[in-house]
Amino acid sequence: MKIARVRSHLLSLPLPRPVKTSAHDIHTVDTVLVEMEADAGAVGTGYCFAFGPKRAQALRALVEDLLPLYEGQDAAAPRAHFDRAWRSINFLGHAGAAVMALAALDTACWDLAAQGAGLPLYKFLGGGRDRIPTYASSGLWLDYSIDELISEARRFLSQGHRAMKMRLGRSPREDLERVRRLHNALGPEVKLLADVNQGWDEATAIRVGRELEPFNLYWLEEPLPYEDLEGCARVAAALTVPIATGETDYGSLGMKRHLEARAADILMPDLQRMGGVTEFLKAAALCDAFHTPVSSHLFMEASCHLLAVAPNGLILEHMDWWQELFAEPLTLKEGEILLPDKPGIGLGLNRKALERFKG
Ligand code: SMN
Ligand code: MG
Repeated sequence: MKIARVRSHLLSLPLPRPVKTSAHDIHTVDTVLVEMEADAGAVGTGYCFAFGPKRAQALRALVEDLLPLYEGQDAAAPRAHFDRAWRSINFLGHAGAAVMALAALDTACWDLAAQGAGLPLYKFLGGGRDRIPTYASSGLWLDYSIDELISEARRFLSQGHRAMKMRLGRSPREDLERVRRLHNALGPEVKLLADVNQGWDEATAIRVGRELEPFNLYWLEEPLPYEDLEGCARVAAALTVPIATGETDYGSLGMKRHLEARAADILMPDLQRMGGVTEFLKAAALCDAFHTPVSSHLFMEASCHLLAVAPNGLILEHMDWWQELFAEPLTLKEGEILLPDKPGIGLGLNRKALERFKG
């Protein structure tokens, strides 16, 4: 199967309300969607995104720059195309926008390769698990009132979630009160995760982290600036709550740095910051070699397949911002995602949404 044509779409996805964390104030999710079409007619998809339309235009320019490395090539050889593309971005650097653009192409090519084999991506990659635990992440933002937190948490439960992530980083006093109230409302059966989005320093993380211990958080995420690996390692060693991090770092080398520093108990590689499926798989294998569970960051459509393949795959971040771009939603049942059984990533494209969200 040959790659006949690659097309990119610039899309601007509106959010139901602006998203606030201690690091973000987001109004639209500006996305570049890649369609990789085989001569036999199958279409592989991948996407990358930024917050801000001009930034997404820059991503699209990089996608367009790289796509000649894919057009005309064998769709069954995503690793070979990735290697060439990785070398070709050497001058721009193996981090940042060029890696994100490559991620969309690499993911689309793996999707197409699996479709060529007639297998769902996780089976194509040799995985045997057909479901993966997930947690709701499209909400519980920093600017919510406590009543809003509790009512959204109830909505997540009614959708079939059994785990969810709230955001921290207001003041330590408010953070503790918000965790206490939500934990009490949910009861001990529901897993509650908390993301600080790099909002604390080391002393605050250790002090507040200790006060959070009675609430049995499933994990505490990105307590410190992401590049402070030694500080994060000291926080992880000082606290009983598991520390998760890694979403902001690039490539398997970025994950290796985190692992060697023992920076956290759980890593959560982000598909676009990895550069796509090829590097995500490498990152997950490195985590396994370091006896570290691996989760995911955003990109749930492809990441659910990748976590199902990893023996150390722990839990999938469920973020629904891109759901409308696909013809079918992922199926959620009692806190788990049931992996799609159609070939490739297996969700199809919603053509009407591509028109509606044109950027
Ligand atoms: C996050 C990432 C991007 C936008 C909003 C929130 C957050 C997460 O760090 O882990 O989902
Ligand atoms: Mg996070």
